[in-house]
Amino acid sequence: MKNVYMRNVFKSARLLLKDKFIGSMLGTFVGDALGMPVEGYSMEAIKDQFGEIREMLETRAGKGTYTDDTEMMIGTAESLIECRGFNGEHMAKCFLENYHENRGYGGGTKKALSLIRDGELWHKAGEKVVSGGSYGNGSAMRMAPIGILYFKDEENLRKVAHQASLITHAHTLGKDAAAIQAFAVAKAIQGNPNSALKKEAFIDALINFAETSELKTRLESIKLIMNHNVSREKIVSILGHSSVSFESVPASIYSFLKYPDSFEEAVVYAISLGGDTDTIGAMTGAISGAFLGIEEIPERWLNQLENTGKAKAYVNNLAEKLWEIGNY
Ligand code: R7I
Ligand code: MG
Ligand code: MG
Repeated sequence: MKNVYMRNVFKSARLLLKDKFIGSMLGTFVGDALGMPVEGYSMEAIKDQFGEIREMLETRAGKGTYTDDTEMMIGTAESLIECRGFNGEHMAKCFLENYHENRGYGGGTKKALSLIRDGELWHKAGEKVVSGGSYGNGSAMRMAPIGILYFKDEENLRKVAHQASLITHAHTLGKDAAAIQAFAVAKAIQGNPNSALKKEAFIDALINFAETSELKTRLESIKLIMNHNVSREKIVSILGHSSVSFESVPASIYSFLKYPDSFEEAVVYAISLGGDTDTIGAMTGAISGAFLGIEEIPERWLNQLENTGKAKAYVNNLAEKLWEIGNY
């Protein structure tokens, strides 16, 4: 029996839930920080230069620093906590207050936030980024707090995920991918880490939940291949690994399902796919951390996360507050 099963067997359901909330939020942070140094690299370049990314790499900003993915997840959580639920104007304000140019924001998000800064309404800016709105993964990447706060309430989870996405990503695909990522976190929270994940039921729930054919089709592909030995090259050709939401969200869900009982293996695998590595790492970490809980995130990674201001201890605290306001 795996250690995690033994450890969690002795925990009350309530405390295990708290571990899972923290696991999802710090899981996002760890995946983001681990994948950030190779964001944009091809799968081959990562393999040639590093073999595998199993340790935090030194970067100009230092080891274990986070990017826009975590910074926007922090704003999402802050706003949900302060408003005891979703408030679009307030969430947009949190994004603006936290914004740091050097955290590597995507073009669409930068544009939406600058429109809001210049006075545009929070629910109008996202539509003006590109015609039809962006379907980048910049809204899906920040969904952990929504997935955990609404984990028992599918209808509100979808509504809030769509509205929170709209602030920067108004395209139907961007909103659907964000909701699916939040729902994957919710399903992982509901799962019992003391026994093996029911993979078929997990992916079936996501397929049912998806509203667009682009995402449904990719989730169905995951179901077909998840129990077979398929090469990384093939996975990238089927699902994609770019910063487009309907590629990187499925790639993250697949990475979790490939290694449901190991946070480390799931996130290392996610990053090995190349492409949008910080974001695929972050979204895989959010789902895996929600299933396994904080104790299964390697300590050597947690110890290297930046821990000043709004960083490691702060994120831990936000997860605890979400657990408190959920009143579990
Ligand atoms: O989604 P976004 O905020 O970017 C997030 C990424 C993550 O990897 C972060 O780690 C950070 O590095 O940035 O930024 P967007 O510009 O909205 O979307 C990302 C990409 O999706 C764009 O560069 C486009 O390649 C693609 N994209 C689109 N392409 C064509 N048509 C998004 N929307 C469209 C579209 O409508
Ligand atoms: Mg990033
Ligand atoms: Mg990225």
